[in-house]
Amino acid sequence: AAAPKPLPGYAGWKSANALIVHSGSTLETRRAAFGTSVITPSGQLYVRNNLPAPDAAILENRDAWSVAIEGVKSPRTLTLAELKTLGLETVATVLQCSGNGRGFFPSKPSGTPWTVGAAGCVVWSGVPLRAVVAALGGLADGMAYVTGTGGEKLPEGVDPLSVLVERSVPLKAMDDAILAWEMNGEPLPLAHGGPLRLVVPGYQGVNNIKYVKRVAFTPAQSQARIMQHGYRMSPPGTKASPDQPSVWEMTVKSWINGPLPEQGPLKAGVAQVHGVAFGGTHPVKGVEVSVDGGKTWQAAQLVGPDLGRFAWRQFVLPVRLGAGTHVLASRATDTAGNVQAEQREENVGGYNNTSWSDHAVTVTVA
Ligand code: MSS
Repeated sequence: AAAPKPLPGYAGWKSANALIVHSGSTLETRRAAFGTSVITPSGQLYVRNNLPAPDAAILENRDAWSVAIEGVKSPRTLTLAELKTLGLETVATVLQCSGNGRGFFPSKPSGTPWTVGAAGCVVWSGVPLRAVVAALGGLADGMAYVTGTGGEKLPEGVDPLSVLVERSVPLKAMDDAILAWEMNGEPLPLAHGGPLRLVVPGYQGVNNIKYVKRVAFTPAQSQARIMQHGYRMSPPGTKASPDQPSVWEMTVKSWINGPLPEQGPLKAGVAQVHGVAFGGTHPVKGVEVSVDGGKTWQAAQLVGPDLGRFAWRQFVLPVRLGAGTHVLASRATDTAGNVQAEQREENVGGYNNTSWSDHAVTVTVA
């Protein structure tokens, strides 16, 4: 086998043992590294960059970082120091790449073949976006989207709109969005969007704009390629187009993080089947576990602190496993009554895989 790829420089501080290095811009958390204590440590959190990460020099004077706020009555460019005077909120969210689970699509869509590890549950601190809007006189008339723009330097000689990381989410997302400068109790690392990130709780990873340099309230969606043609739920055999649904809100999902086949053969007896479950913008109501590949289900118990509707919950079910092979699956339900589906929704990009069947694991008891 080829030697494992080293961590890229901007993420060199991360725990190499906990991560799969797909490329210099895609790092995945190992399934066995998730643990059971809710928060994903920053050193184990996945990374996905659509463009090369900016120079670490942008962290030298964090408070001087500035963000342009447009589409409000009194548009202004604010520094991070100024933002810090406008309000403070802390929120735990599941940060999950819309392509998490792509590796389970038999159609082998292009893009990173993530299985479960392009996700984590992290705590952000920052200023509520609505407080910033209020400070700038409220929204201008006719706005329908919140559009965030990444602060990367764009490659030269190409149409900026073809590479710019700029995403629009429906205006209602403003109610929960924050401009965050802290993650898991530390100043936001460059790898995760420091000095400042637009965090849109409950929305797929791509909408959480790192090194955000502009937040605009706009009447229409961004013209950037990543918005118009990227990240669309394109039915099989179609070309991505702006009339197909964009990857916005996440939907109910769970998976088992232990026991796992890579942890070696199990001894006969009781195993604590555990994993994570989340409902996107709805709280998780419950999780069921199956040890027979989905023929029968038993209610698992939610464990650990409830960090709010955007965080994931850990679940556990003690099960007695005899000698042989067992297919372990989990299926979550949210408070709106949505039940995690058995099958993935087929789509060209391999997005939003919430299939409980794809996420099942097979373990052997010796
Ligand atoms: N932002 C920016 N600025 N840039 C880039 O590239 N990416 C996306 C987000 N944001 C980007 C941004 C994606 S795509 C994702 S997932 C996320 O981010 C990730 O994060 P982290 O922190 O983990 O790295 Mo898929 O849907």
